[in-house]
Amino acid sequence: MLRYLLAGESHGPALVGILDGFPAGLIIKNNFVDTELALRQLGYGRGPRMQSIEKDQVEFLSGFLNGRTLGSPIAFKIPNLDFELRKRTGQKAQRWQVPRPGHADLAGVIRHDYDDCAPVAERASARSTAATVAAGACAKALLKEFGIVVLSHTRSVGQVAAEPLETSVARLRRIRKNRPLRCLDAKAEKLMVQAIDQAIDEGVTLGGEFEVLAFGAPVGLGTYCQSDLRLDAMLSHDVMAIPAVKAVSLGEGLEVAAEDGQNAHDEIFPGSSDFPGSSGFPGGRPSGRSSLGGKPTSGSGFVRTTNRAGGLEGGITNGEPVVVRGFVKPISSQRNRLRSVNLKTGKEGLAAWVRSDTCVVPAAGIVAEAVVAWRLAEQLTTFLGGADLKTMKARFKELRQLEK
Ligand code: EPS
Repeated sequence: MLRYLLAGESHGPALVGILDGFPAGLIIKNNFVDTELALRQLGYGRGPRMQSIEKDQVEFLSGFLNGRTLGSPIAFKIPNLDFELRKRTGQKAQRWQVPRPGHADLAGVIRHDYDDCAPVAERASARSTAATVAAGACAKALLKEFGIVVLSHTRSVGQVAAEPLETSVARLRRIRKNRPLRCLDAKAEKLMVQAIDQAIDEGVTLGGEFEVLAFGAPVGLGTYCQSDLRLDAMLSHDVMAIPAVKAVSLGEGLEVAAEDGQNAHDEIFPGSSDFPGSSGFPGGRPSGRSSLGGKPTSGSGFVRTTNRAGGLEGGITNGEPVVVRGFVKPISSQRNRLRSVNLKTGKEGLAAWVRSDTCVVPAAGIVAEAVVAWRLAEQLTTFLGGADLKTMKARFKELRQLEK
C-alpha cells in the first residue's frame, strides 16, 4: 500500500516527507523531481518569494541503494531558502492581527488558540505543496514504468477562458516549459497575462481553472462497490485538498448537467487502437485500452469518440484519459485589502497584506498532477501487489495478455 505523510512550515528550515510502499528496483532521479518542483514555482503571477528566493531541490535521505529504491520508506527534504535568508539577514517573519477573509487565518486562530494569524499561515500556506509535488514526482516515476503519463494545462484565468483545443500528450508536453501560464491557446494566454498585469496594478488576485489528464491508465482502477473506494470520489478529494481549490469536476461534469441524456455520455463502438487512452480531447479521437480486470466485452476491443465522463464510469477507470478539473479561487492576500476585524481590539480593520502571489492557477495544476499521479500509483500498486518493480511489471503484462 502506497501512503505518505508530509510536514514542514512555510518559514521553517525545510519541508519533509515520508513515502511508504514503493516497490524495490525503481529509479527516481533527483533531476526529474527538481524539474517538477521548478514547474510548480513557475507561472506568470507568482510572488517575490517564488521568483527570487526559493529554488526548490529535493534531497533524498532514505529508501535508496545505488540509485534504486529499496522497498523501504523513502524520506526526503526540501530546504526552505527563505529560512536561510532570514537567518543571514536577521529579518523577522511578519505577524498580523487582522485575519484575511478567505484564508485559514481566523478559523485557525480560534481552533489553535494562537495570539495572532502568522502561526496559522505557517502550515496553511501553499508552501506545503512543494512537498506534495516531490511525492507526486516519485509516483510519476513509478507510473512511467507502466506507460502512464500525467500532465496539466490552464483553462482559464479570471474572466479569460482558453478555447477547448486538443489535449494530446505531445501538445501538453510542448507547453510545459517556456510558456507563461501553460495554456494551450496562445491567444488566450496573452490575454491572461494582461489580466494578471492589471490585477497586479489594482492590488487584487485572480483565480481560474486547470485541467489534469492522465493518459494510459488501464481499465479497472477503482470500484463502485464502496463509496470511499470509488476512484472519482478519491480524485475529487485529492484535488479539492489543494489550497485555494474550491470546486472539482471530473471530465465535463459541469457541462453535462445542462445536457439531456443523448448528449451527456460517451457512446461505445467496436474497434481498437494501439496506445491506451491516447485521446485527451473531449470531442476527440478513439482510443484503445489495457485492462486490469479481464477480457474486454468484445473480442476486438471497443472505442469511443468522446470522453465526457473523464475516463471514469461507476468510479472505475474505463481506459479513456482520466480528466480532472480544478477551480481555484483568487488567493486571499491582496494589496487592495478586504474588511475584517482586529483580533486584539475587536474593531473593524482592513485585512493584513502579506507577501503573496497574484495568480497560482498553473502552479495549482502542477500540484494537481502530483496528487492525481499519487492516487493512480497507489491504486496500481494495490491492484498489482508485489514488493518489487519486476514482479509488478510481470503481473501487469499478464493482465494485459487477458485482453488478447
Ligand atoms: C503563501 C504566502 C507566500 C507564498 C507562499 C504561499 O509565502 P511567504 O509567506 O513566505 O511570503 O510565496 O507560497 C510558497 C511559498 C510556495 O512555495 O508556493 C501563503 O500564505 O499561502
